[in-house]
Amino acid sequence: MRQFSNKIYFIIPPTSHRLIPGREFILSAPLEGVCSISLVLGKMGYNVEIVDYRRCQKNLIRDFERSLSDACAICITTTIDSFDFLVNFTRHVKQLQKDIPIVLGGSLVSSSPLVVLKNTEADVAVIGEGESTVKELFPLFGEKVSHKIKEVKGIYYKDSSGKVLKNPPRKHLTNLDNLPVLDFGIWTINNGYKFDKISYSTTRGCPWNCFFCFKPMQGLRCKSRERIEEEISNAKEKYNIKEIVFTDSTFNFSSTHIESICEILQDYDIKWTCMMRAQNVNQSLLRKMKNAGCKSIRYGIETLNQDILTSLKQGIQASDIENTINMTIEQGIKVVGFFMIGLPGATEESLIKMIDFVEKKKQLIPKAFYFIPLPGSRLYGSALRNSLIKDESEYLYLLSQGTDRLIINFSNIPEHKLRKTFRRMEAIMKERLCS
Ligand code: B12
Ligand code: SF4
Repeated sequence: MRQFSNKIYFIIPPTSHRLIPGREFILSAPLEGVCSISLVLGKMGYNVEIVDYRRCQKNLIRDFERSLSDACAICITTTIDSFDFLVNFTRHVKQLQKDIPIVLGGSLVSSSPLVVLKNTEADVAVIGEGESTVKELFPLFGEKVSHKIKEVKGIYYKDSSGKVLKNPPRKHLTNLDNLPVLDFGIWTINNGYKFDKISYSTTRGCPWNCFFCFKPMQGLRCKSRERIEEEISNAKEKYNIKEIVFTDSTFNFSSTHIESICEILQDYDIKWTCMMRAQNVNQSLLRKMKNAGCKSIRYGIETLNQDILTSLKQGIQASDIENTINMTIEQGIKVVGFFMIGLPGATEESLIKMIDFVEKKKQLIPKAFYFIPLPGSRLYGSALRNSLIKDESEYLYLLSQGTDRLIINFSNIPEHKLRKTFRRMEAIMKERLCS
C-alpha cells in the first residue's frame, strides 16, 4: 500500500500539432480545462504540479522518474494525438510505481475511452466535463480502491482483474458559475512560465451537430456576464494579459452574448480572436467587435460547395459564407478561413473553385485541413462500420503522428491531387501571413 501524499502531477502530453505561423504561443499557453481541474483538486487539499511536455520530445520519461516517488496520483489530459505517448508513458510509470492511480481526461479519452484504457496502463478515464467527477473520484484513492468507484458517474475504470467497466454517464453542469473562478496561476508554479496571452472560453458545448465533429461537452451553457468579467479582469490584473484566444466552439451562437462580451472588453486593452460559424453575422455586430479589440475571426468554412455543405452542416449556405467573409474584411477584421480537403462528394472541379475563391479573396488567410474521422464523431462510427477503419488502436497510433496528413480519402479525387491542393493552400496562407 502506498504512503498517502497529497502530490498530483498533471501531465500535458507532447504534440505533433503545427499551428498557423505566428500562433505558436498556443502550444505553451495555459490549458483552461487543466487549470479548472487543478483548481478543484487544489481546493480539495491536493498539491498539483503541471508537467507540460507539449513542446518537448526527448528524454521525457527519464526526467519524470525522479518526481514519481512523492506522488499520490498522476493526471493526464489527452488530445487527439496523445495515444502513442499514453501507451508508453503509462507503462513506464506503472513499471516504476505499480500502485499509483493514473487518471485520464480530455478529448481523446472522452471520445475513445475503451480503446485508450485497454491499450494503456491508465486506471480511470473521466469522460467530458471533469470537475464534479474528480471531487467524487479522488477521495477514493486514499483508501484501497474501493467498491465506491462503481458509484462515480462519468467514468470508465479498470477493476482489479484489469477489465474495463463503464459507469453511467454524468449530466453536464447546468450552471457554469458554480465552477471555481478560473485562474491560470497553476501554470506559473514550478516551471516559472510567464504568459501574456490566454485561451479562454465563455461557454461550454455547442448547439449544432455536425456529422464530422466530436463534442466532448454536451448542451450549450454560458458563463454569466459577471463571471466572464471577473475572470477576464483577474487575468488582466494578475498576468497583464494582452491577448485572448476565445476557444468557444461557436462564439456567435447569440449576438447578445457577443455584445455583452464586447461591452466587457471595451474597458480593457486586450486584443482578441474567436471562432464563429459563417452565418448570423452583420455589419453592426462586427463593428462592435472591432471596436472592442477583435483582431481576427476564424470561420469554419470547410467547403463552398452547397451540396457538400448541406450534407455536412445544418443550415449553412455558401452565399452566407461569402457575405460573412466580405463583411468581416470590410470592418478591418482579419479573416482566417478553415477549409477541408478530401470531403466526401468533393470533385476536382470543386477543388479548383476553392483555390480560385481563395486566390481572389486576397485578405482571406486560408487554413487547410485534411478531412479525417475524429474519434467519437458520427463520421468515425460510419468509417468503422464500413471497414475504412479496421483497427481502432492502429488508427489512434496514426493520429499520434499528426493530423495534417491524408489518412483516409473519402473523395473520388486521386490522393496526389488532394495533396497538391493542400500544399497550394498552405503556400497561400504563408504568403499572406508574411505580407
Ligand atoms: C482550444 C482547442 C484547441 C487548441 C488547444 C490549445 C489551447 N490552448 O486550448 C488548438 C488550437 C491547439 C487545437 C488544435 C486541435 N484541435 Co482542438 N479544440 C479546442 C477546443 C475548441 C476547446 C478546448 C477547450 O479549451 N475547452 C474548454 C475546457 C474547459 O475543456 P477541456 O479542455 O475539454 O477540459 C475539460 C474536460 O475535457 C476534462 N479534462 C480535460 N483534461 C483532463 C484531465 C483529467 C485528469 C481530468 C480528470 C479531466 C480532464 O475536464 C475539463 C474541465 O471540465 C475543443 C472543442 C471543445 N469545445 O472542447 C477542440 C477539440 C478538442 N479539438 C479537436 C481537434 C480535432 C483539433 C485538431 C486536430 C484540429 C486540426 N485539424 O488541426 C488540433 C489537434 C491539436 C492537438 N494536438 O490536440 C477536437 C478533438 C476531437 C477528439 N476526438 O479528440 C475537438 C473536440 C473539436 C472538434 N470537435 O473538432 N484545439
Ligand atoms: S463543427 Fe463546430 S458547429 Fe459543428 S458541431 Fe462541432 S463545434 Fe458545433
